[in-house]
Amino acid sequence: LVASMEEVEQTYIMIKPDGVQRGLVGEIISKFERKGFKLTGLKLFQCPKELAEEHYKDLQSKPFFPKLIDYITSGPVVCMGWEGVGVVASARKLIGATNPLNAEPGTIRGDLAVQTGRNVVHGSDSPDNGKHEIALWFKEDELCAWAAVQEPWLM
Ligand code: RTP
Repeated sequence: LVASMEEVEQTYIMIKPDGVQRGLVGEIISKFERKGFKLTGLKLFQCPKELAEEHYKDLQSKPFFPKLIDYITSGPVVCMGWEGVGVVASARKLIGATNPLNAEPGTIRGDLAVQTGRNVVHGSDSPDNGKHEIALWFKEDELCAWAAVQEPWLM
């Protein structure tokens, strides 16, 4: 079955500094790859303070905002674009609840984290935010539109 262009969504997934420091990058990427989504962008990146503030601007008035900005800029993050039908909601399910203690076993946060302030990974919360966040974190030439080739890769 071929998905129509309207059904295909983009989401911005980011492995936060704790995920990089703890060596969880491969395991997290594998979850999205094995689920069947398509990687469209990938980079290891030291996020400047201004970008972290822009990304989290909706949380500006929260008491934890300064700590959140310190956390996100404390070391490199892994920025990813993922594409697929239903990828936004599906990625949020794979990631699990914001507070890792409420996240189901089997989810990334449920299996790998304990603190809300160290919850390993970010995922866009709507298709519109997915497009917006990918444009915020990537330059256009860092993204690849590619089609799966029907080749017998292993034989
Ligand atoms: P994310 O944007 O990282 O995917 O997280 P989310 O939608 O599940 O959660 P959101 O409410 O948008 O919060 C963004 C991030 O802020 C940190 N946070 N700390 N009480 C706290 O200390 C607190 N609350 C939120 C978390 O890193 C959360 O993922």
